[in-house]
Amino acid sequence: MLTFVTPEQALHAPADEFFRGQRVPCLENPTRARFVEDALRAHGHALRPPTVDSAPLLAQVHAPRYLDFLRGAWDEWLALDAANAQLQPFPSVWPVRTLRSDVEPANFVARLGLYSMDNGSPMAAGTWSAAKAAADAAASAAQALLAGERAVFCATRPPGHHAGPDFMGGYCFINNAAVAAQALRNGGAARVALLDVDYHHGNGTQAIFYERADVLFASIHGDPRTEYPFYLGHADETGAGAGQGFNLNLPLPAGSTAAVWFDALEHALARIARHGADALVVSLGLDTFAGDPISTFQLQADDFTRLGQRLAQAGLPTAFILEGGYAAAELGHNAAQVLQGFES
Ligand code: Q9C
Ligand code: ZN
Repeated sequence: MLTFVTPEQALHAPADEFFRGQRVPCLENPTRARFVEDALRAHGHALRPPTVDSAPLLAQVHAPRYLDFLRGAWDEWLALDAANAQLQPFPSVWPVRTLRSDVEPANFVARLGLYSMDNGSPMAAGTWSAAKAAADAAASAAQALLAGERAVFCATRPPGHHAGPDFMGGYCFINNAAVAAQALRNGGAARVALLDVDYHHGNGTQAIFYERADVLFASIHGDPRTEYPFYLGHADETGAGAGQGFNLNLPLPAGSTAAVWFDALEHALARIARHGADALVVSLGLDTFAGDPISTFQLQADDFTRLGQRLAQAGLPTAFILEGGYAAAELGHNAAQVLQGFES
């Protein structure tokens, strides 16, 4: 399968994240992409750099002031103190209910909070370069599908599905799946389906398309009552305005088995078939794997082959975008299983 990879991914390498009050090494790290690249190369897939500049698409799915902040954030951080090069910026204050988000504060950390949903999206010197390259890959994947390719995989990081119109979150900065879906729309696909199979609800993607009928969003994920992102992803979120009926959330209890998960997949694919989509974008999180360190679903490596097979049966031009998956050593094998199942 044609696969896009980005050397810039290695430049997004923050050291630590917070976990239960402690600083721990970042789970979303460059080794993830390396394991995927190595496995795909071993399976004979063609690894290519992106060919499309996603800049015009970014402006269609994200707010200009958020993009401006993200692009300049590291330089602003350094401008505060040259010693910050060895440190990591984290937000410490957020404009929750009753506070204003329309006025941008001048203070850097206050703006970091304004544009973040959590303190779980650490930044580093190369975050913008890596995130932009991943978005370029998503745009390139869309272009390849529009040119007649059957399926494309983006073996990229950072992931994107928690990033909303004007905020980062959950290791995500730019919503790559949204970029791919918008690029497909711009290129002539009248209807696009976006299927999110990451363990965590794709709150950012849902938010971007919530009032649109042209891009159907369907997601299978851990119940937000107990799982991140906690504040979105319930079954009663069905879309709004013109998008009413074009959002499908299938939350499953923590610990769900593969059997339960594949029943939900049938439900999602039935809705996608009814949408009459011209193309499919898959937010491919592999953190549904039983061995994932922060997730609780019970899928095994063979289940990813079955996922690939089932998605191929949907019969749509398909762009796979890598999202989560933190059992890094198994990530390459699990990704390769999806591609193998799809092409079998
Ligand atoms: N320190 C994706 O899978 N943070 N994001 C976990 C552990 C939330 C996951 C906290 C998980 C975000 C793309
Ligand atoms: Zn996830």
